[in-house]
Amino acid sequence: MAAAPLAVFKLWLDDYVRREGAFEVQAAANHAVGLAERRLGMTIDELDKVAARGVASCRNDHLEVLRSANFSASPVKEFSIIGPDGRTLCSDLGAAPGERAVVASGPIAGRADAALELVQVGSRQERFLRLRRPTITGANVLAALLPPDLLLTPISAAGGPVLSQTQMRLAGGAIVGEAGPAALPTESFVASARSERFGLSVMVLLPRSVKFRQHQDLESIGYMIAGAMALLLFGFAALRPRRTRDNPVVEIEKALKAGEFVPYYQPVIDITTARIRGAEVLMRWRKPDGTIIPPGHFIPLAESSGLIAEMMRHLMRAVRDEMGDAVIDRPFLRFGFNLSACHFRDDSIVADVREIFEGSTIRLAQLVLELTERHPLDNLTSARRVIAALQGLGVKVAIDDVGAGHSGLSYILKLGVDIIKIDKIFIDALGHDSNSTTIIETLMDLARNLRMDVIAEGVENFEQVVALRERGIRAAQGYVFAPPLPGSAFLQLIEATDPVASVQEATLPARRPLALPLAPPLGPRAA
Ligand code: G
Ligand code: G
Ligand code: MN
Repeated sequence: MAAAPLAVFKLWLDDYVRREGAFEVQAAANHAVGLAERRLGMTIDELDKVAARGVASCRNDHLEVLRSANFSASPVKEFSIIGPDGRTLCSDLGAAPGERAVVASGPIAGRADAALELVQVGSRQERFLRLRRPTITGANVLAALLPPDLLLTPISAAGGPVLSQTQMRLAGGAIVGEAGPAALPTESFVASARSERFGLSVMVLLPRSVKFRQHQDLESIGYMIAGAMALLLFGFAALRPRRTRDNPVVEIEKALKAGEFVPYYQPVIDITTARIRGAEVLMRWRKPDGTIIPPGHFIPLAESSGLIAEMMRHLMRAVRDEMGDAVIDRPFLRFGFNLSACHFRDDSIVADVREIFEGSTIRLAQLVLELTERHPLDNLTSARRVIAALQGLGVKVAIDDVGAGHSGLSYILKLGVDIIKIDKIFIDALGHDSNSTTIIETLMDLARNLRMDVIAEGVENFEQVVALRERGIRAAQGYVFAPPLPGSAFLQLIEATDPVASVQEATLPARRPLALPLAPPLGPRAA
C-alpha cells in the first residue's frame, strides 16, 4: 500500500512526459513544414516576378535582374537559367556554374508549369532544393536554388542545444536534408507533417530519454512528495492499528490525559420524602466526537492495566470541581464512587481521598465508596484495614451489588461497612418471588441490627417503590427516577427540586451571593 503513491506518481509522470513529448515533436514538425512552405512560396513568387520582367537568357541585363532578385529573396542561394536540355546555362553569380544533377522531382499543387526538384551540386554532391518555372518567351527555364538547411532551422524550445532530429523528404521519399544529432535514438517521440502544396514531408524525432531528463527536477520533487505520502500512509497503516487495535491501553492513557473520562450522576432518592439524597458517580468515556462509551467497555482493561487508580483520582477531582458549589448549600448530598478490588490492597486510596477532598466544599463525610460483591477481594484482611481507615476519615463505605455476587452475607459481616446496596436482581423479584422478598427482609433486619443504611438499586417502576417503602427501605436509585445524568443535568435537577433559597430561609441566615438566579422557594425543609 505504501508503494501505491510512488507507482501512481510514476504513471502520472510517464503519461505527462509522453503527452508533452508528443506535443513537442508535432509542433516542431508543423513548424518546419510551415517554414518551408513560406520560404518556397516566397521564392516561387520571386521567380514569377523575374519571369514577368522578361528574363529568359544569360544576357547581362537579365542576369542583373536575377542578382537583384537574389538580393531580396534571402533563402535563395542562386537564381539561374536552365537550357532545354536541363543544363544550367548561367546563374546570378556568373557564367558556367558547376554540375547540377537532378536526384528527384515533384509537382507543385496549383502550378502545372512549375516543379520542385532535389539536385546535387558540384563535386561535394551537396544537396539543394530547386524551384523551376519556364521563362515567358523562350524554351529556357528559370530556377532558384535553396539550401535545405535554411528550411530545416531546428528549434529548441528550452533554448539549449537542439536535441531533436528533423528530416525532410520529397514526395517520392528522397531525403532533402537532416538537422540535429546524427545518431538515431532507439526510443523516440515521433511526429510528421506534410506540405500538400510542395509534396514535402518533415519528420521529427526526439529521444525519450531527453524528455525524461528535462523533467528530472519534477521527477525528484515528485518522488520526494510521493515518498513522503508513502511514509505517511505507511505510518497510518502501521501505527494506527497498533494504537487502536493492538494497544487499547495506550488509547485509554491518551484519553485520560485528554480528560475524556467524565462523571455521570445517578440520583439516589429518599423515597419517604421524594428528595435527592445524592448520587452514584458512574464513569463515562466521552470521546472528542461526542460518543459516550459505557464503563463496561473500558473499566476491566483499566483495572488490569493499573490505570484505574489514576482514572479514579481524575474522576474524584472532576466531581469535586463540578459539584463543589452546589454542595455548599446542600451539605446533606452524598456522592458514591465505585472502587475496584485493587483499591483495597493498600491504603493509597485513603491518602488520595484525603488529598483530593480535604479543604474542598465536599466534606469527607459526604463521600460513599462502593465495594462490589461481584468480584472477589483477594485479601479480606487488608480490605478490612482500608475500610477502617476510610471510616476513620468519616468516609462511608458501601457494599455494592449485594445478591449478585458469591459472597453471601460474609462481606457484610466481616468488612464492617456502613451501607448495603441491594442488587437489581432482588428488586426485580420483589413481590413475585417469595425467596427474594424473604432475602430482602433478612437484609433489612441485618442492616437495622448493624446500623447500616440500605439503598435499593435498579428500581424501574412505582410498584417497586411502594413495596420498598412498605419494607422500611428509604433510599433507592433507578430509571424510575433518573438514569445516570451528565453533571450539568444533575446540577439542574437538584436546583429544580431543591432550590437553595429554601435552605437559605430555613437554616442559614447569612451566606455568599449566588451566581445562579434563585428559583421560587418550596417552603422550609424538614430537619
Ligand atoms: O454506568 P453503568 O451504567 O454502565 O455502570 C456499569 C458498571 O460499571 C457499574 O456497575 C460499575 O461496576 C462500573 N463502573 C462505573 N463507573 C465506575 C467507576 O468509576 N469505577 C469503577 N471501578 N467501576 C465503575
Ligand atoms: O455499580 P452498579 O453496578 O450498581 O451501577 C449501576 C448500574 O446499573 C449502572 O450500569 C447503571 O447505568 C445501571 N442502572 C441504574 N439504574 C438502572 C435501572 O433502573 N435499570 C437498569 N436495568 N439498570 C440501571
Ligand atoms: Mn455501584
